[in-house]
Amino acid sequence: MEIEIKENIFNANDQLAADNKAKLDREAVLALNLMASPGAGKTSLILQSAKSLSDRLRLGVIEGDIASSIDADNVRSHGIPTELINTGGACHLDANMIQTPLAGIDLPSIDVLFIENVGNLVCPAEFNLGEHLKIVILSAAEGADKPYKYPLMFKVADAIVINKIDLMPYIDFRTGYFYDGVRALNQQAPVFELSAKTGEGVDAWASWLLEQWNERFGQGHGEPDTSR
Ligand SMILES: Nc1nc2c(ncn2[C@@H]2O[C@H](COP(=O)(O)OP(=O)(O)OP(=O)(O)O)[C@@H](O)[C@H]2O)c(=O)[nH]1
Ligand SMILES: [Mg+2]
Repeated sequence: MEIEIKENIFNANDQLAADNKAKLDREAVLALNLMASPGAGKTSLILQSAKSLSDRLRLGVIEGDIASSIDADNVRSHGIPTELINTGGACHLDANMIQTPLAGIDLPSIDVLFIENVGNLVCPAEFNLGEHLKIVILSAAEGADKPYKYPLMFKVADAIVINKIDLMPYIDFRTGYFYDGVRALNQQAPVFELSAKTGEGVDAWASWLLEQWNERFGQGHGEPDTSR
């Protein structure tokens, strides 16, 4: 019985997610679902990505938080179009929740939509939002054992970011152990090692995003059509 109810919930969510994705595709907007523990650096990565991509891709953001507009206010203060969704307690976003904020973003005026999910390494992995790419961010200080303890998140990831590499000299992050855990679950996802504080490694990540946009929506010119 419980299995049946869960299946129905996931099916209904997937239908709405497909609607969201169709809307994004029509406007050639690449959507990323950023998932990570609280404080891993989701908002910081959005801001660093905006800096690195400023003359190449136009960004928009949906900020998902249980409560407060702290992140949304912060991102907006950098001139990035931002919509906020407070879940009021739910530990993840779902496809239905993002419909209103999605309608609030002027999609024709952006190329990439970052959706910052609620800080949580478990529940967000189970719900599609209509994103093109699921991105998992792990801050190095959380420890290299996370793929072993939270496998679903690393299994569904289209790309994995190890953030806060500036802290490596002060912690005992076991890099080989981390990669072994990731590759046992997911052979495809590229892993980006970076610091959203210093900016080290962010350009490689940003170039990959540009490639992802071009693969889906580019016209062979290597740059988004900014006349849209
Ligand atoms: N040293 C260091 N600190 C970082 C880095 N990235 C983020 N931080 C710091 O980590 C803290 C949390 O960063 P946020 O970007 O707010 O993290 P978040 O994942 O958005 O957090 P929630 O939205 O609360 O889940 C802040 O104090 C950041 O300045 C990094 O690469 N290195
Ligand atoms: Mg945040």
